[in-house]
Amino acid sequence: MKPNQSFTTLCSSLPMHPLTPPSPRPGERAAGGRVRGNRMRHLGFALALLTPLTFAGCNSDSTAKQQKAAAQAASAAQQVYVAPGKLDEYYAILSGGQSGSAFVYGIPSCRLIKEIAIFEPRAGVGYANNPGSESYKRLAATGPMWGDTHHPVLSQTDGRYDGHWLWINDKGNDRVAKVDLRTFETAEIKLVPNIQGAHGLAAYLPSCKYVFVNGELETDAAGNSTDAEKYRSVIAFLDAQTLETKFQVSFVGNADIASSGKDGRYVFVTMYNTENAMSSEGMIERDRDAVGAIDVPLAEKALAEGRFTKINGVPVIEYEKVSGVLTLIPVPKNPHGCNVTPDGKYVLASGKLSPTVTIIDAKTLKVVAEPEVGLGPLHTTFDGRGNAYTSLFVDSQIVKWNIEKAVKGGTDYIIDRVDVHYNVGHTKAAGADTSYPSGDWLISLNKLSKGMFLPVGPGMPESQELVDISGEKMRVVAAFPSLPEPHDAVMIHRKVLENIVVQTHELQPTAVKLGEEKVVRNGNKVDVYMTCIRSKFVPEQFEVHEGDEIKLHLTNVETVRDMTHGIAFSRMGINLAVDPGQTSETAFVAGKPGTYWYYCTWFCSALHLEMRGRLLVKPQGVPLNEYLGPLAKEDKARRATQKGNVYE
Ligand code: K7E
Ligand code: CUA
Ligand code: CA
Repeated sequence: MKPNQSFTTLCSSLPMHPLTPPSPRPGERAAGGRVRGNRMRHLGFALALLTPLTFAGCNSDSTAKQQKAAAQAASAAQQVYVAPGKLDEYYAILSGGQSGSAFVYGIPSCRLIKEIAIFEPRAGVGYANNPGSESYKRLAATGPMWGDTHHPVLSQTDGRYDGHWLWINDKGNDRVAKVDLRTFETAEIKLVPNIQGAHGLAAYLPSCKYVFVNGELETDAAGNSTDAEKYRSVIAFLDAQTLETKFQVSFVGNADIASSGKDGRYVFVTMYNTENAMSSEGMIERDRDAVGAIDVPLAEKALAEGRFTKINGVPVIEYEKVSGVLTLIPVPKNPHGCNVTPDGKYVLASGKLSPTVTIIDAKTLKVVAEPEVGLGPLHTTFDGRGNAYTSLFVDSQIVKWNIEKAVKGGTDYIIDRVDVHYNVGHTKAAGADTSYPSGDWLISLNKLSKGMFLPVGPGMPESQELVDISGEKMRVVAAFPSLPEPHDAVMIHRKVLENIVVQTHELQPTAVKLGEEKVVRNGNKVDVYMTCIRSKFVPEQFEVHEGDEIKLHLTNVETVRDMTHGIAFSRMGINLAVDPGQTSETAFVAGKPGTYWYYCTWFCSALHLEMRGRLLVKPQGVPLNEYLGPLAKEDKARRATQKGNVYE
């Protein structure tokens, strides 16, 4: 197929495909896709109904088919059934897209276990929702309070996931975050300078000393010009721990998706706008775009030799000035996914507008094959047995094919195709980014869920499907909805995290200890050091003046996993959650004089509702009571004299 022909075909099918009525139901093909088997099955079934006697053979045939389908459904159900109280085998961490977060699912049950709050406030877990909190300050310091997460990346040691870190990008605001897998909580967020549309993210292998991210949207590096002539894109190398940008490589054009070679030499990016065009028509003008290979040791050498320009405090290596730092490998126009095979031998660029995947030798940087796989190839993943699985957006399929057979140029490389529902973006097999994929499960991250779930208005959740890839033939065994909108996923075996995920937080130096609670006043600044444990806040009351600046340090002194407490201050806009051992901080200004209860927001014990206290705000000039001790005696005394209590 000539590039232009394939493009015309695809252009007409891309926008039409998802919209063409009628919406198919699960098991049927999306309109515009190829119908396999279903029509025949329906025809046979209809005939059987009309003429039961004459076509008795057909009838029993259809019954047999129904029985077979029922048996298949039952065995699929069994495969994903995880009994109550039993644990899943894998964690699947899905990027949350414009949810700004990441979702943790158990596989194979497809049960949602946690949402990791990253680039967006989550009041429920007290994340970045109070301007005085550390999480708020860290997020706000790098940009807006929302994000668009695309690519979750797990840290590796010796070619295997080590369970220490998850990195993820925010395409919307050019940030990268690090999640600590001991707690599944965000540990760091940094803004990447000189970049717009921070999209492709990967860890530099095998050392993982950098994570690197590429800008998809072209700007001038300094970010203050409107002149397209000056536009460049950069690939930024960040210290994997601090997320500080160590250096960047800049070039004209763009980069889309990133992937690392396995031997510490090259990292790769797909580039769909080598035209450096500003219109979508212009971005598809050239017949070929490129995969860029960055020679990292060479870039490091140039850095050491001072061959760079400093822009916004970051050393930027211009590719023209360091020969060999960026090699462009021509591939069919507008490629998308970029994936390195587990053995590190090849880089695969998925064609998107071309029905091919380009196989590039990761050492020589030569194209060795360009097998046709189907319409709209976006991303490719691996089973560790030499097979690749490519998502086909337009065909709504995952295609399984053999890499070496394709390299040899034969026509027998396609092994299997399976329909997914619908319009798959990323696909990812367990452990696929490592040198040792496990080859059992694959997730298909589908963009459209039409007809898959109960209708909830014009907007629907995304649809993910779990595919058993342990055999020769693939088998879709489950579908589950997820909130908008996962782009990519990683799957890590629970054994890796078994001894890593902690039961309780380590007490920080700032932790408030039981018995050491106090209120420290300094002018109009009031520091409140508070503890909580079932089922009490200490202090249970404290007094301030109107307009005082309150800083709350709250430690959950529980030592039992899962015993989370929260604190909400009525009408003060404050809600924090504190997990066992954790210290959360927030700051706010005391409003009008009066009584403001604070109460526990996580149902923690039979005395959860009683777990509350009072912030007493007094007018300026009125003396404050320093009393912090037990209030039970006062309560008793009040009861003895209280009038109007209906129960007395
Ligand atoms: Cu293909 Cu952002 Cu990875 Cu979406 S990108 S699908
Ligand atoms: Cu503590 Cu509810
Ligand atoms: Ca292009």
